[in-house]
Amino acid sequence: MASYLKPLLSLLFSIFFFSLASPIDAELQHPLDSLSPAEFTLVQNIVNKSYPTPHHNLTFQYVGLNEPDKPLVLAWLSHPTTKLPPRQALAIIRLNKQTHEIIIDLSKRQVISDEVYEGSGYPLLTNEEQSAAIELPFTYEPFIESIKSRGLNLSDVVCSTFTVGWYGEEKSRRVLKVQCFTKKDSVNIYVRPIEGIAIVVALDEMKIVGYGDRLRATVPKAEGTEYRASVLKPPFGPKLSRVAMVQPDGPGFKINGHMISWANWEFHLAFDVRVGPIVSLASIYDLEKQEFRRVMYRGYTSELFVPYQDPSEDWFFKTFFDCGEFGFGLSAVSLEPLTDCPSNAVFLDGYYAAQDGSPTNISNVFCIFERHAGEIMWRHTESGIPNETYREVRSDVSLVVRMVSTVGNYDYILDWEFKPSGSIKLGVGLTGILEVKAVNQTHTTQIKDDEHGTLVAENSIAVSHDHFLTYYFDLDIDGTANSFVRTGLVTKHVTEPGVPRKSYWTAVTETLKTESNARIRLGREPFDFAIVNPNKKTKPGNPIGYRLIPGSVSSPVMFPDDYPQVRGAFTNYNVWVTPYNKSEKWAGGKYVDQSHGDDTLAVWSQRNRNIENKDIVLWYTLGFHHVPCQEDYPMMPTLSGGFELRPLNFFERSPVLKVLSPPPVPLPNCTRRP
Ligand SMILES: *[C@@H]1O[C@H](CO)[C@@H](O)[C@H](O)[C@H]1NC(C)=O
Ligand SMILES: *[C@@H]1O[C@H](CO)[C@@H](O)[C@H](O)[C@H]1NC(C)=O
Ligand SMILES: *[C@@H]1O[C@H](CO)[C@@H](O)[C@H](O)[C@H]1NC(C)=O
Ligand SMILES: *[C@@H]1O[C@H](CO)[C@@H](O)[C@H](O)[C@H]1NC(C)=O
Ligand SMILES: *[C@@H]1O[C@H](CO)[C@@H](O)[C@H](O)[C@H]1NC(C)=O
Ligand SMILES: *[C@@H]1O[C@H](CO)[C@@H](O)[C@H](O)[C@H]1NC(C)=O
Ligand SMILES: *[C@@H]1O[C@H](CO)[C@@H](O)[C@H](O)[C@H]1NC(C)=O
Ligand SMILES: *[C@@H]1O[C@H](CO)[C@@H](O)[C@H](O)[C@H]1NC(C)=O
Ligand SMILES: [Cu+2]
Repeated sequence: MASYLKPLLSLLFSIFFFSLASPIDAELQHPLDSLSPAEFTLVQNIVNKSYPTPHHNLTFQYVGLNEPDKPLVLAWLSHPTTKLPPRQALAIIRLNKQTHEIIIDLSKRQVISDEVYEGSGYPLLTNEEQSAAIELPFTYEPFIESIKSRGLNLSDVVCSTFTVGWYGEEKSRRVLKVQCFTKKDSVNIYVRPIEGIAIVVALDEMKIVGYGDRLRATVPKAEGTEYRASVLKPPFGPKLSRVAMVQPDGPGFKINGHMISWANWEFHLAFDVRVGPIVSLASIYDLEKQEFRRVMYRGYTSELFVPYQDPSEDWFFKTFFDCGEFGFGLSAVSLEPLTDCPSNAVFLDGYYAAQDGSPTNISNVFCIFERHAGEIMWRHTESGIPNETYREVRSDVSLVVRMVSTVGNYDYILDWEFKPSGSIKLGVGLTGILEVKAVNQTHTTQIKDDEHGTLVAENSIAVSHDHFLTYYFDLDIDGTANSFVRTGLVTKHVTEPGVPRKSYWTAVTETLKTESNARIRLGREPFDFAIVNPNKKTKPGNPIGYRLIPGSVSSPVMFPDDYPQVRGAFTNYNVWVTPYNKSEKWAGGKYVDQSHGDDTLAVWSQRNRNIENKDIVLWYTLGFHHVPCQEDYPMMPTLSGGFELRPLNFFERSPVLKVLSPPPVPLPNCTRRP
């Protein structure tokens, strides 16, 4: 159990008695809790009061916790019965065509600061403004004409929003592009685009400011695009047998407010409209030291960059930043019990501010479950001792926190998996629908030019693209002062006479002292990377640490001076390390929509700060180059990737030596097969 969960309970108790007048405080448990529905309402009222009528066009683009400074949180953690640090919210609003950054003190119920942002880029889009934008074409005469002239019915048309990026303009107004699809005879709209129509919508005025009908291409046919079981026809298959996850004693984890404790782990889980799940204060219990030891202060998916690789007029701008433009949390969907998550899952809701500031519920936004997938935690059979045989096996169980974000056509399954061995595995699953360009060709032999993708069906080019997920990890390995080390394998010549070997390799570890040393492209040399606490050593003298075990290595292939890559320059390296700075949270910058790339991780890293024995942040990019194939169509089977943070001399010995396998569950009618 968490060492400070008990004090937390008494804290709750005291808050309950001291602040009956303030229902908000009564719900508070932890300084890093996401804003509660009551707090969103409070932000809405305070901001609204600051801008009384007639400013009816005030819109909330982002509202979230303005987390207390780290020293305050750490001080509170060591005395959790004391008062919480002041609760603050950050609200980014649009008002009179300007972006305001407002900090609100929720306890004092007042605005602390209100600054107009003058730099490049715009805040997150709201769902409401996107919904309004896609309605506009339906009353716009030229569009109605374009649809008619293609022999299509307006009632079969649905439209979608696309961010426009930045291509060197000095200044640009806040716009979106809208492109449309047909829903006639199939709900799989994304594979049936009405190609060649470009609509530009100015968001502040909410009107169409640009229109072009440039080319015609056959709309791909509906046949073979459906994915709903209810309309698909037999034969169905392959057939899957019944299977269940049984936990007769209930879940093995506890959720106390936003704190989750399970096996030897405890951590805080929050929901943010921009990045989705935020895991904070992950600590692991050390059986030998009899205490919880901190591994991570805060971790989340900082940005997701998806540049498409078709430079033609209707496609070149499609270089999306899903966290900073569309909101990974805003795009999160309610998880479905039994299919999105196994039967033993527990669900949590998430809240965000709608465009008018009112709290909005995404029910079941997270699921938490124990995974018992038949894996082996560790094992050994000892038959080397004459006439004696020993076998020890431990089956593995882990704890998974899952969120699914559906950003338009694509679905991302984000998993945080905690293992008793101390590993944290970050998983991502890519599924959903490919973005397709309609073409006249029906066979690859008709394709003369570079068509920038794969002909996955008649008239359907699935356009090539990348997915780069950049994670933020403020690791605090047993304290905040950490270093970043690289272990290289060096080949040595054997020169001693009489030794038959010519070579061997040896591991050489080096501390990387500055930000420029810590910009890493993986896969070029046999290097291992870790964050260590140089001030704490194990009994044999090794610095304690955590290793990064990367996933499949992908780096950008576009020119670094290409505009999308300037904005996505945080993917130029797979790994970066920066000194902790509370305001450096989002790898693509605070204002990503139409950004100029002047506030990215790549720019911050230019300061080349010292990172040795400091509070540091590890940034890691997991990339996928996606040249689509026919199996990805009409619905892509999940493509999984991931990576691992794994203890490195963090414990004196295996932390799961004394773990016992979970007791077996007797299943009725389940016969054991030989
Ligand atoms: C904001 O305040 C105005 C009065 O100034 C009121 O008419 C309006 O309903 C309020 N809106 C919200 C969302 O609170
Ligand atoms: C508010 O938005 C409407 C369109 O939604 C626009 O016509 C009007 O000019 C805007 N008013 C202000 C004060 O910006
Ligand atoms: C358009 O809709 C009308 C009325 O529903 C229908 O008769 C007609 O066949 C449709 N045309 C096309 C091209 O779908
Ligand atoms: C596709 O075919 C149509 C009808 O034959 C033609 O009007 C159009 O120009 C063609 N589009 C392209 C891009 O070649
Ligand atoms: C959010 O939705 C869930 C499920 O519908 C419900 O149980 C919960 O009370 C809702 N929360 C709020 C604050 O409305
Ligand atoms: C192993 O067992 C066999 C047969 O029981 C016996 O002959 C032999 O001496 C034993 N070996 C050892 C090393 O105990
Ligand atoms: C923190 O980061 C911001 C944004 O990069 C920068 O303006 C500020 O100077 C940094 N603070 C320190 C102490 O480095
Ligand atoms: C188990 O078997 C019994 C008798 O064969 C049967 O009545 C019962 O329905 C079975 N239970 C399950 C869960 O399959
Ligand atoms: Cu893809």
